[in-house]
Amino acid sequence: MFYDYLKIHVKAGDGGDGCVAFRREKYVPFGGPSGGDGGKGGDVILRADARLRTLIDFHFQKHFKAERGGHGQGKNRTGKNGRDLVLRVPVGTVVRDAASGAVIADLVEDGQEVVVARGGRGGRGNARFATSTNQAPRYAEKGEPGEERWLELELKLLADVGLIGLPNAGKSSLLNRVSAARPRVADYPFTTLEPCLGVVRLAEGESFVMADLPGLIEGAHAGAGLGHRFLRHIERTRLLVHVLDMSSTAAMDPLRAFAVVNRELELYNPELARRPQIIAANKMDLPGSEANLQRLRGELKDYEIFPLSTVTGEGIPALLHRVAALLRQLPPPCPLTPDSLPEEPELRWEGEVLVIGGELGRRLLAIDWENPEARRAAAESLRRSGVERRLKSAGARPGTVIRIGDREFIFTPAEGNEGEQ
Ligand SMILES: Nc1nc2c(ncn2[C@@H]2O[C@H](COP(=O)(O)OP(=O)(O)OP(=O)(O)O)[C@@H](O)[C@H]2O)c(=O)[nH]1
Ligand SMILES: [Mg+2]
Repeated sequence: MFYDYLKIHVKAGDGGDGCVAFRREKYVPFGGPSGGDGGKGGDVILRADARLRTLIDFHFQKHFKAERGGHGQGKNRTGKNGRDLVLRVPVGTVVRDAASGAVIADLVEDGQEVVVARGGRGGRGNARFATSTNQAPRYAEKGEPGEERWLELELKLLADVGLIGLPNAGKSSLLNRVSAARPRVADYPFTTLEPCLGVVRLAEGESFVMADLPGLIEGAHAGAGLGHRFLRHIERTRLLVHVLDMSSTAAMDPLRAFAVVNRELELYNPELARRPQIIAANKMDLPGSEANLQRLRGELKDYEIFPLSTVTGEGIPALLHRVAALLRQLPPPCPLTPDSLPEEPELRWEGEVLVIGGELGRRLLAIDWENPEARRAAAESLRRSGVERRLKSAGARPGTVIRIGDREFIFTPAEGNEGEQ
């Protein structure tokens, strides 16, 4: 199996909790607050690595979690930041947010990175909450939860040239002959089960990357043969070399083979059918090939045709030079541009429940609701900062259930604060 599409779940580290502590000093019965902040949770990062060719590692493990931040400690010591988790993916991996389908990144360069889940901020320790009216706060903030999401990973190989054609046309033989890549060659259809990239070096110090792809058959666009899965790798090539078996023993007449494969491209993605394409008329060492070549030349006047044989090597240099010349004129492939991820709404109704998310939700989750003093301080600050009013205008009434993360609260607005700012 060739793994080029799958889903994984990533969870960044939660922030560490802030600490409640007080200084203990000689002769001072009750020192000032000295609880340190929690450390930041680790991010989950995807990094493109040119040494990888498939997404197979993710077939065995689907859930990934970065380290959480350390909790704050006494004497104003800040908790340790959680370590980032770096997941390596092959170059050419398109990363999408599974829920929205939005493109998060297209990792087209070796070493390119993207943060796919941000670690939570550490909670502030009680030292930060001391005010002139409350010099010894006995509460601290909780760490913010790390982001989590399902990702869709899709590998779309990057190559300058894609070899297309029916099974057995000689695509792998050609790549074998012109590069150091050694795809398997055999006398039966569907020998190649996964794409193979090879670097073709020309004498002049020029080089390009050629992709050998599994053969296409009728119905490939709809999933026949190895079809559909591999067509996505052709999408990111700049030039197509259509390999045809010109011999009289070919499974299909070359003209018909040419039409069948192009129809599959057209049905899969019309843009692919318009991609620059030249013909490698292969197996010219075999009987019947000359006659077929004459017919091909007569019918396909719009295409450049290069007769060759991967057995004798004849005709191959001419093809390669033409490919190199065309590549010099063709624009480089452009990576997908990331979409902006849909912002999570801060307030939304789920049936009778008012859900608080986004930045406001994160702020509220940082409150240590179990601690009565923290709860009182939070209620006061929510009222002053207008949050309570926002909830009311969103339709919250006393008794409404409010959900933040996995916690639920009953809305109990403070009395007599109508009309406050
Ligand atoms: N005589 C002759 N045989 C060739 C030539 N090119 C390829 N072949 C033979 O054709 C058969 C198929 O070649 P492959 O390179 O495996 O064909 P492919 O297009 O990669 O086929 P799939 O991977 O199945 O799609 C093998 O037996 C090759 O030896 C050629 O120029 N002349
Ligand atoms: Mg092959």
